[in-house]
Amino acid sequence: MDYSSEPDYSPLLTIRGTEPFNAEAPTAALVRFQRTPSELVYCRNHGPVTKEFDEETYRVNVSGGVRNPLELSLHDIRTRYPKVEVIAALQCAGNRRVEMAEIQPVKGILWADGTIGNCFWGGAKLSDILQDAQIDHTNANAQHVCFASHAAPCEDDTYFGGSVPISHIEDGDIILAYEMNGAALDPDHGGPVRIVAPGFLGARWVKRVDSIIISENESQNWYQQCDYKILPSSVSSPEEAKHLWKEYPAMTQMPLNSVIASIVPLSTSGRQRVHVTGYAIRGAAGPIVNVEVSSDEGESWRKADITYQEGKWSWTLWEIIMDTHEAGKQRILYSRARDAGGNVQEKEGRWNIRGVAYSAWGRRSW
Ligand SMILES: Nc1nc2c(c(=O)[nH]1)N[C@H]1C(S)=C(S)[C@@H](COP(=O)(O)O)O[C@H]1N2
Ligand SMILES: [Mo]
Repeated sequence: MDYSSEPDYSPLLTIRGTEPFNAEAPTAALVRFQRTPSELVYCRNHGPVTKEFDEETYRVNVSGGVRNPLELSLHDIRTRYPKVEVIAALQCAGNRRVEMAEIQPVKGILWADGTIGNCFWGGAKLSDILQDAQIDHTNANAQHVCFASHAAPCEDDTYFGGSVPISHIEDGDIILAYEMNGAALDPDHGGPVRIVAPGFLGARWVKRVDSIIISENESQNWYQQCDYKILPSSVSSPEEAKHLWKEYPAMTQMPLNSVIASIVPLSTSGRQRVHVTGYAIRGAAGPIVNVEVSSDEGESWRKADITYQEGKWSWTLWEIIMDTHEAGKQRILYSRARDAGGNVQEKEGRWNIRGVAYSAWGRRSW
């Protein structure tokens, strides 16, 4: 693979791999901003980043189960459809993998909790594009929307791809984005155009997308078929996993989650206190309604203040000030989030070989 085109990575990121380039932000820095500055947005690549593209000849093809196949230029994408903007948190399914690896080793990059970014995305609504392409809704075979990028081969496949069930298109929140945080989408984050699929794991947010196919099947790409799945805990070797991938469903939405990003001692007015900050993120069942913090391993909880939440798909920021005696002798704090569907984060995370979707209580010592 050609890794000659190195990313212009931000010095603020912690590098987890160079070929392909993978880096995440320090979480304490992340939560200082409601909307994540672009320099703090993690980079997750399964292959080389292709920097070059030709503004004139770049095309996104829309085909498969449609009556009017499209071959969209960048100009078409920007002008034919109204521009929509959405605030949505992008998160890798492997976020917090390093914590799952404490239970038992896992296969994958040992990400801490910084593979998340809450950005402002601008682009064309996928539903507008698909309306233009005239999906044949009477056709029972129109089940999945498959996205692909053929710019470069990946570690495990000749291209990168992923799909979402077609039922998620109508809500209108999936976009073909050409802007991130108000600027043209950088190639490191999938420029000139990427999929923004709010609520879905990052792997479906296909970067540098060049093909959109309506199909009766999910994407046949490795990263849809043989990765980004939650295998049962009993599958403990890559050898066993190899034969089982196809039997388990592909991940769609990310789980309800929260983490503690920082615990900073304060000593104002003679009292010893700590300032605790963190983020939470909704699951499929509804928005976050509260986040609680415990210093006694969950015997008692105190409600944190929610300081930020915007629209349906942003992350949630929270904070709480605790007296040091409250923050416990053991100096370990836990966080748990609750959503409008009545779900609460569980104490333990279920181990799986790829270390995806770890969502146990947040935990940090100080
Ligand atoms: N073309 C392409 N798209 C991709 C990937 C990739 O390797 N190639 N990685 C996916 C994964 S696993 C994640 S988590 C997000 C990361 O997006 P970012 O690098 O902008 O943070 O992009 C997704 N889209
Ligand atoms: Mo990812």
